[in-house]
Amino acid sequence: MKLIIAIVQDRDANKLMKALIKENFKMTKLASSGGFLKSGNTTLMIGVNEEYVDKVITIIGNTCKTREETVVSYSTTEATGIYMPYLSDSKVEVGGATIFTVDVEKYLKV
Ligand code: 2BA
Repeated sequence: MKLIIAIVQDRDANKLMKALIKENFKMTKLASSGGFLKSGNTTLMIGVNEEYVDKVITIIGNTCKTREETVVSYSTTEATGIYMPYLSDSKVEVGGATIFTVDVEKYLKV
């Protein structure tokens, strides 16, 4: 068995979960945040038999879109000392999904 850990953009998460459920895959959804953009994303943990890994990756690839996002920076204004977010000029491309597959040693329900 394999555990697929897929980090996707929030905007694609519901559509992806619907597509996976339609094919009878089981999953757990975690609310997460990217370390770089510090904005919310969604992590799905999907446990599958090894022969289904490629099918799940295909569904993820067909559902999740690459988008360009503006980097939000933070600075403290001298006058107020308040920590303020501001939009910078730099953009990054956020991938449709970042996917890890991990070997599962045991899969138990007790
Ligand atoms: P974030 O860490 O918020 O990164 C968002 C996007 O910012 C990344 O898109 C990448 O284009 C850019 N980026 C990330 N770190 C950077 C850096 N040090 N310098 C310049 N640009 C940087 P993706 O690569 O598609 O990643 C999307 C999300 O997937 C990430 O959100 C993070 O939550 C996760 N992720 C990506 N690679 C990972 C890894 N090796 N381990 C764990 N999580 C990862």
